[in-house]
Amino acid sequence: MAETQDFQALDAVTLPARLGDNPAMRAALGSDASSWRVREVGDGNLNLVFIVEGDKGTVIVKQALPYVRLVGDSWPLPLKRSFFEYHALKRQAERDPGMVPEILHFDEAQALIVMEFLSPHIILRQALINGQQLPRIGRDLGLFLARTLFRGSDFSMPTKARKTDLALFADNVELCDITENLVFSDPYFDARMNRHTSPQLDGIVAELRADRDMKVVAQKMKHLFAANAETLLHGDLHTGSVMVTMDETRVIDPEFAFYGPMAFDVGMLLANFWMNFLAQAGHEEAGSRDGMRAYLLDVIEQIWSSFTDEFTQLWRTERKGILYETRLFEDRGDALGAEQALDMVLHDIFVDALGFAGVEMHRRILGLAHNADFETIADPNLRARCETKALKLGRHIAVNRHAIHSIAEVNKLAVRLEKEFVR
Ligand code: SR1
Ligand code: MG
Repeated sequence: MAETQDFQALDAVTLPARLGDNPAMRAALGSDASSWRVREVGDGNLNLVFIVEGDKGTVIVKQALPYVRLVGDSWPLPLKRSFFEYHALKRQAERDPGMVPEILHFDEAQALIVMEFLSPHIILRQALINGQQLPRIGRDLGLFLARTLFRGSDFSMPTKARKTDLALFADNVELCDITENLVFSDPYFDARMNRHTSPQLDGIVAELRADRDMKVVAQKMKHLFAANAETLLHGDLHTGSVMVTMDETRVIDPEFAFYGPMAFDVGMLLANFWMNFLAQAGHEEAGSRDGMRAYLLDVIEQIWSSFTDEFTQLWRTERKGILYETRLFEDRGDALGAEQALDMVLHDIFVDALGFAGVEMHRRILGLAHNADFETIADPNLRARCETKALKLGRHIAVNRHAIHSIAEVNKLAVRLEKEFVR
């Protein structure tokens, strides 16, 4: 795995000289490295991202830094996250072909991945903030969830291959540690790097920190995250990890990949749509976002229904792993037994996804890593009103998750909260 002593961070000036001999780069861009045009465009929390254009084409070069970019070198972070991203991308490409960028080259020592440049794709989060309606995302993301989560689990994989993979990804300790702290614990006490819209949210922040039921749920979800090594997760599946055009959806950035509970990816993704729904009121300068809100609720329903439909299909046709074996059910003429087990599995994913969604909504408003959906609302009073609705929705769905029976129920509550305050 990558050692920091050999590592050198790239920059726009040194990149052509450093990668100019690389056969994959030359094949994609053209062999005259001196004519390559390089821009650093990384706006995420962790890495460098370069767009490199040549006469023949364009590629992305993504390089991990030995620290958290958002915070600086006071927070070291191992380069090996690039290794996990590379291995996760390879598995995702096999499990849901066409949904992740193609890898052209991986250099472990330099913690860099050269990959397909997605164009004219834009980040889904930005599209939703802009009020753009993408027709494919609900279906594509539901399929991606079902295919990657099912095919990386003991429902599908040969047990030896799964256990080997589990051991490989178990070393992604530091990125799990970020999630364990930032998502499940920090929002519920005065952790050092927390921030929130203040003073507007001070009251509700104090309430949440004193909310015993919420703290217990957050720790229950952390327990599941840490102990339920069910499948290979993307690990950071929010709308900033998806790139879109009107007719394509791609999932990027799986550096947080590890074996965890299926419901984690599902809940994280849904939470980011609910947050965007509740942030729309902060983006109405150019006109009402009623149409956008209706669209978002529809997408949320589509993600869940396309996830469950595809999961059901895979359950019936690809269940070859060690769990709920067909020799106990279908092969004994008990197809109904397999369907009963499927209902139970999907029900558990639904309930847990609501728990994960609730804490994700809290941490994006109270923790270190906020999201642009709320952050780009300039008026702090308006921002705080939107954020308050999301904090309430998050608390309700996490604490009451066992009593909620459908996505439509959560959507209804989101609509009620959205209408609760004057703008
Ligand atoms: C210190 S990293 C903060 C956040 O950025 C990543 O995208 C993950 O969501 C992480 O929690
Ligand atoms: Mg990321």
